[in-house]
Amino acid sequence: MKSAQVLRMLWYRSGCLSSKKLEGCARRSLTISNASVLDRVLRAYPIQTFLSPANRFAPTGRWRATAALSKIHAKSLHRAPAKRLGTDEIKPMEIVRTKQFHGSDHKNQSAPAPRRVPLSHLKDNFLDGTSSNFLEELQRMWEQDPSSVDASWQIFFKNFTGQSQPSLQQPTSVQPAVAGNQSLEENMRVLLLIRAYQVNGHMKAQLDPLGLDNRAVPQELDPAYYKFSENDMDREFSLGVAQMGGVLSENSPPMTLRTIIQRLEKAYCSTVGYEYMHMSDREKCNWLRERIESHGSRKFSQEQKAEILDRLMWSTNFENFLAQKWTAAKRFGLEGCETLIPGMKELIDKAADLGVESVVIGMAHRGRLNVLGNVVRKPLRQIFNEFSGGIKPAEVEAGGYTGSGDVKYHLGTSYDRPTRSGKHIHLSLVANPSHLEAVAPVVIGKTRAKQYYSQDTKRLKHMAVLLHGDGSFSGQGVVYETLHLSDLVNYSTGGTIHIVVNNQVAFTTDPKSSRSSPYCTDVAKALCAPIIHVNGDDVEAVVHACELAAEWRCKFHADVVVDIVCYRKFGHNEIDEPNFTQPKMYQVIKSHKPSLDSYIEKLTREGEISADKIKSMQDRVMSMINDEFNQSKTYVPKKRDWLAAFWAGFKGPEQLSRVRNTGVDPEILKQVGKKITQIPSTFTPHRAIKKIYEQRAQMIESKQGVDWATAEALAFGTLVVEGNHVRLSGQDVERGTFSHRHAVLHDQKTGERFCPLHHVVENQAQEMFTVSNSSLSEFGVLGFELGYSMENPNSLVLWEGQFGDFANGAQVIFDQFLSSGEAKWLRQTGLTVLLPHGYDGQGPEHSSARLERFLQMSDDDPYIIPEMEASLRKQIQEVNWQVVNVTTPANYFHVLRRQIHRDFRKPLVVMSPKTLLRHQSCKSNLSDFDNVEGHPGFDKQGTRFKRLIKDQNNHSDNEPGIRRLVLCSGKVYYELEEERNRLACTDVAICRIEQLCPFPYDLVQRELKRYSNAEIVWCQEEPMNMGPYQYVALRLGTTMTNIGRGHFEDIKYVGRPTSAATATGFGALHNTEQKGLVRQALQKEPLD
Ligand SMILES: Cc1ncc(C[n+]2csc(CCOP(=O)(O)OP(=O)(O)O)c2C)c(N)n1
Ligand SMILES: [Mg+2]
Repeated sequence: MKSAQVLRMLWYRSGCLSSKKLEGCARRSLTISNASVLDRVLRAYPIQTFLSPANRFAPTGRWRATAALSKIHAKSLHRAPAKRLGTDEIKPMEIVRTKQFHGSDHKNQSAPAPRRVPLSHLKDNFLDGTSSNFLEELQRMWEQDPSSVDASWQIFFKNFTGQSQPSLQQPTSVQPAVAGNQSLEENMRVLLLIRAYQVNGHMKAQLDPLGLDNRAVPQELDPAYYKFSENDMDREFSLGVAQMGGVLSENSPPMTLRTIIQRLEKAYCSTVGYEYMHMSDREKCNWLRERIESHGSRKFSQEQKAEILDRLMWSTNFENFLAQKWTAAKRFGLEGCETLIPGMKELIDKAADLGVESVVIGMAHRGRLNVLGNVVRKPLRQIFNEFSGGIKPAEVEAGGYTGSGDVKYHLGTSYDRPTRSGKHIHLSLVANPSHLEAVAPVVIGKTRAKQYYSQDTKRLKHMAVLLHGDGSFSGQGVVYETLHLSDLVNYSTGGTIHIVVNNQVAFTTDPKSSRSSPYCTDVAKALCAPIIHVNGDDVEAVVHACELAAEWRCKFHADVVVDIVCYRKFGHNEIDEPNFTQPKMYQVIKSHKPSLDSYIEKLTREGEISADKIKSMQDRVMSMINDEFNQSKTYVPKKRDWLAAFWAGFKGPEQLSRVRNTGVDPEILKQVGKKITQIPSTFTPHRAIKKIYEQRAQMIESKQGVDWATAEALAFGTLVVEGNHVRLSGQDVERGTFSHRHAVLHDQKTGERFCPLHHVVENQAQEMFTVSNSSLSEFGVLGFELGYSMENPNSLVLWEGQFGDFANGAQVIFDQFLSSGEAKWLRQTGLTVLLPHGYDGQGPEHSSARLERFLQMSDDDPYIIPEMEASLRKQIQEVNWQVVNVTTPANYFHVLRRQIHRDFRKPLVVMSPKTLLRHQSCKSNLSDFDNVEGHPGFDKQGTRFKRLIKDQNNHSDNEPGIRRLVLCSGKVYYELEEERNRLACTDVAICRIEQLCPFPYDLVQRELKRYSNAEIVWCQEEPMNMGPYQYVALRLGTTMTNIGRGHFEDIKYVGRPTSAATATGFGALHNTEQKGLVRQALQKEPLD
């Protein structure tokens, strides 16, 4: 075997050996290929480290092949002039990055230059002990069984042990040869130069349309850095490397150095810059290399150019038209990034060609109207009509629910759009709040739901596209939280295409003040996603980048980022003055030519399209826009437009929906009860869990003592039997934070998983019931589930917070979507949120789910009692969401089932219990779950959720002897009940308000009337400024006034005093407080 080959192979491998992680991986599979190892080597080490005698291999004496190779290497390196190759020259590649793309140049100026780290000092040196161990291990395995190691290693060991005949031992997979008169060292230097382009070529790419980037070109991209001079330029090099794509591909013909460099410059340093060398997957790298480095990958036909031009005209003229007609309107125009529109259209056409049937789009303000009009195809007349002030649909269709509406650049819409190839693709732009990036997980959740409902298990038909701003992409944490859902089995959508409208400014903030990373897209490197940076002025390059992104997504089902580097023609909005803060940038922008003009010039110059043709195209676009404008004057918005994706047959708040019972046929209950407690005989559950399951089976069998977890499983199981999809997600939900759910069992011998709820119906599709531990994210995961729940009403989608406190990490989703989405965007959701809440002495961080906040956001008027008559009641449809604090397993069962058994959808916030999960008294009889008339759970209306649970002492309709009525909510009830029993107190009644919002005025009124002489007390365990007190007191006061039973001031408060922290951190103090408030609620003396 030639020394060149040997050296190259070891060199390839050395990078792999330098990483302990990879080494472990290699130990297991022994199939790491030359090519991927080469990728790693070059990413990990600077080029010089391989060329410098100062860092040449030092034999450890532990492995003979290593030592032998060191010699070969040293020999070959001796030819290198010491000056260039001395240690002074050694710089890790990453460090050479000086000024980054409009990035942190000031940091580089002020910070001292990073010190060089000689390779021998690097912790992960490829010759460290473990590496030698690895080689020894590999050799040992090869000696035992040659086929147990990769083919390339077989050759290698054969050569080293003298077993090979060179001519026989050269399979095509280890081919690279040294051609012509090139030396081994030169050959390597060429390889290193190529690698430098692949890794750092983007640093030299012409990405900034304004030319202000001022980035230093990395030294590695200079041929002189590798000792090549003009004299070498016309010498030929043979580069073929096994399992490589692009310039280095195996069948690559010999090329002159000049050709090689020209090719690399064109591929990596034009108006597109690629970052993909952070990816560890060889196939993916090669696929990209192939596309990037092959000739003509970006050539467009005349016809394609005309189409690109037409699309750019629409994009540009649309903004110009809005600017002319509504000079003072805020529209967050796309000027400076008009090429986004041709790019997105190409992306969609390409995706459709590759099998995508629908695209869910999420984006913020910038360019939204243009995307709505020109990509999603919302009628321009409608957009223009909205600019002119629009008409509220209610004015058109009297009596219709209009909600509170939203500004035009937040609205969503959907449309079936014909594609270039004659297909149709469904596009939906999701309505979003002002909160940047908050819509990202919502879009992903919606996409996943679409995939579920269309059995798109391969995730080919439905795809998400997210548009970002440069400031928000790097700044908002939810971006990272969303990216990390991308490859999780229950959250993946098969890859999202991210497009960054990188106008190099965020409101008034420069990139150097808004991020610490060189590119705003660096966050995506955590996912190993390829990043394509593109100059936003070069429309063909943008189209190419978007097309490539679509191909990537459809091929690898993974995320990809297109970073369109552009500028913002005006201020943050059109009436903002950018010169206050970015005067220099705007001097350049002022005289900068729009991309449409540059493209027209280019096409004219190239003689591709005649001036006449261009003029006629422009005239056509303008005349159509004008026509739409004329039509907008008489345009009457229809409800259909407003409620574009409203679920067919589902009722809006203005349409009465009957309340239905939610009890289940006893036979079905029994069957489901069996299924959810059955464990296959071949499965070995944990002992404790086996017992829990036996107890659950016993509850069903005896029809008594049904606990919380069993009630929940019965609710899920019966909904599935009825054909509904149930999905529960959140941190550790499979077992349950409090070790109560055990929805997924783990075989103690095999580790296998078993989920009884996957088997409640015959041949049940597994995903029909999904319970999934999530990533440790509240914002991202709740947003995802919200999006998921909005797709189809026939599903119970639940998100559970680990403790209720953590829900505030997802506050934006509660504030901007869940509590107000229907009012703003007329989109319903039945998303159910389970938030563990209750004072049990766990301290300030694990006691409160901040119930008061959910109640404060509830929009039922505290002073107006709505129609409460059962047949006319729309209270629950009109309110923005429901907040409940249920206290019995059966009521929990019914409140979950009620989410589905109604003709509308409404978010549900459940204060879920902790201590009640195992509380001896917190049990229900199975009869509380069934629909049998006469059973104890069956009252006048049937079996259904109880909004209020009256006193359990069989009081009559009139109890004048009761001296106090204690109203409460949640688990404090059980403590009050216990104390009442202890005191044998019979003149105090205790009622539980199970549904706090909307307030059960009718039932509270009934209780007030029943206890006509009673002192009225509100008892809670939360501090006075928290919990339901303030919400309840106002509504209770209104109820009292309404029936002449006193006023708000007559309500007595029993609970903790006001407090900054939710609870004390001292266990003893907690107990004293808790006992104190319970005693006070039942004290003999009247309360002050
Ligand atoms: C979460 C959040 N914080 C702050 C704002 C206020 N704000 C609106 S636009 C903007 C700048 C966004 O910059 P970038 O992401 O680069 O988008 P661009 O406006 O430049 O297109 C800011 C800070 C917001 N809308 N959302
Ligand atoms: Mg920006």
